[in-house]
Amino acid sequence: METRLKLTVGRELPVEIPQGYYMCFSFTTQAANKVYIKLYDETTVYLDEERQSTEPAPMVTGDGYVQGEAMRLKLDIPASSNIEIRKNSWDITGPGGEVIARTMVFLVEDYIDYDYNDVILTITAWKEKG
Ligand SMILES: [Ca+2]
Repeated sequence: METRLKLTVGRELPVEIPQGYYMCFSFTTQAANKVYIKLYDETTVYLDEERQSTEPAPMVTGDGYVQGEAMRLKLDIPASSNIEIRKNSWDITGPGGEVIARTMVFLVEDYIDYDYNDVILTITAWKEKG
């Protein structure tokens, strides 16, 4: 389900990927303003990048086990005071209906043209190995 969030003071939001899952993620931007993005929890920083490009730029990618209990996404776009996030997620379930994998997508708008290309972040995580 798509949710819309206005980023307020603190400029961070929870990321509902369970502890112990393995995740891979990718991030880019194609916009005028410099964006700062950090994906982290109480034990680990997974992504900590600053970038600006109006042309398609190579994705920043990463992967790793989710170490902590409460992952968060911190965004800052210093040139913008009006950051809107569109967030969506999809679960993959096993034979018993339990969640075994999740994909989350975050797209961000920092101006009034509503093209949602200011931050593009995708995270896919799964529970089991072997
Ligand atoms: Ca925009």
